[in-house]
Amino acid sequence: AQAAATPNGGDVIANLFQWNWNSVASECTDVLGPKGYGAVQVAPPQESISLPGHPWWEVYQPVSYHLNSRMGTEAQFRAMVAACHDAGVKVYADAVINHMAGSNQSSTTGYGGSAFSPSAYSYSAVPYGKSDFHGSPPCPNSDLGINDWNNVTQVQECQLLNLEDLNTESDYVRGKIAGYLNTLIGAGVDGFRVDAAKHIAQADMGNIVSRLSDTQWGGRPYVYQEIFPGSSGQLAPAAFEGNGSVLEFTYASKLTQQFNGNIANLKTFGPSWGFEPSDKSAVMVTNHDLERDRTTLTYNDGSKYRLAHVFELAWGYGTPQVYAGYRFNNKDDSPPADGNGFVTDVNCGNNTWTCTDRDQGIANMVGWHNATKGQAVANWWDNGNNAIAFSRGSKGWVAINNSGSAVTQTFTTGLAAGTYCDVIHGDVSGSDCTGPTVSVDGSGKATVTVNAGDAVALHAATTGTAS
Ligand code: LAG
Ligand code: CA
Repeated sequence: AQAAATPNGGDVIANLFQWNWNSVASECTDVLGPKGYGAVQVAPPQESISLPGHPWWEVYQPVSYHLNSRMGTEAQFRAMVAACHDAGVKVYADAVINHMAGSNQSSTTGYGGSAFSPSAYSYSAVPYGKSDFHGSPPCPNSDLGINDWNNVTQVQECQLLNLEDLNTESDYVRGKIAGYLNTLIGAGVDGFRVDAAKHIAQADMGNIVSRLSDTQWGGRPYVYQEIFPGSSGQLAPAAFEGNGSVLEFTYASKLTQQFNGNIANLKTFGPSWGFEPSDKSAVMVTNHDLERDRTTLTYNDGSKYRLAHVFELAWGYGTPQVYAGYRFNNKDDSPPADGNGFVTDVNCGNNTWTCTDRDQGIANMVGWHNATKGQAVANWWDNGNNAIAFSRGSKGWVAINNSGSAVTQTFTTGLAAGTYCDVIHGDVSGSDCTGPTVSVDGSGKATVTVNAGDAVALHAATTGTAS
């Protein structure tokens, strides 16, 4: 179905890591749309390899561009995109276009039944054959591995993790990749998280982007590229801005450092910390790789994890993501799946999936983020010791206490006089608040207690006058 709804103007991305299509569809309808999320990032929708034990990372080994995958059928995918659009939510797909399956894999089973053979570099459903992949040359290493992560040719034309590296210099390969992405755009997809974008030459990516259609809701697809930092020059995140935005890994690691240290430092959080410009940054608290490497806060970090999302949504830097995956013991653990590896429906109530996007405070901060759009940070306060507060102009105010004891303070909120709903602990319903309220007086001051490891956030006045 063609999308009828118009976008709600939100920009926050819910990264629903490996949720199946039916579950993404319900989440758009029941949670993401109502809470004001602007988009959902979904798993790679192309057919992938199927391996014994079904590790989660199967989906990063494409075997065709058919849309039957671990997350559901093509029909379910298309229905999911339509449902999200009906809820006013855009859909960004994880685009695995640097490579196909691993040359070190022997499985010839895919989720949609397409024939392929990693050992022969053969993917007949595309079709790709041996000449559609980088060999040696251009990769200077005979084992086709990357030895020097600062060498442009090796990083972009050798094999990442033994994954068969597509010859993206060729017109044919560029056409096949663009054709796949345009099929997704035709289904209603609004943008792409480009997997392993650092490993695709900028000229190749630029050519592919130039071939993309406009989206159903109008305008160019939103492209945000996975560029792991650490290399310089042509391999640094900034070198990829010509083709779109970049995922801000430096933001994620620095944010974690402050929440594990002293968040009073966040007063200057921005480009001076080494981030890409706000309009090129897709910022995040964590993602599936980072939570597995334990280099950022994760769902195991309780209030710090929650408060980091509150800060990210309040600060107004970049395009924020809220990450919602599943709990795991072993790094390779798959989400819950049936015997054939197809991911089963998400259950937010059985301690398996984290469902961070539904957390009352985080979900309501999406509305706070939308209500304060375009407003500058003002009224900064900190106690030098892990408690901060600030407003966004006169539209919203937040206090975050990352310390171990409650803080009571009379704050300058920047808000007009009135009674406000604390959206961290309550939902606004008409002129009521289901949780605690805060009174702001005629000079914009409010006396508030922020509990240890907690936050208070105000943006919606439930009465127009001070009490
Ligand atoms: C990414 N971004 O650039 C993804 O965020 C990351 O999760 C992907 O790795 C990677 N790039 C390739 O798309 C994941 C797993 C890897 C896994 C890979 C392919 O983190 O562990 O590699 O997906 O499935 C696995 C094995 C490797 C093996 C490879 C090829 O772990 O040992 O060489 O498969 O068979
Ligand atoms: Ca490459």
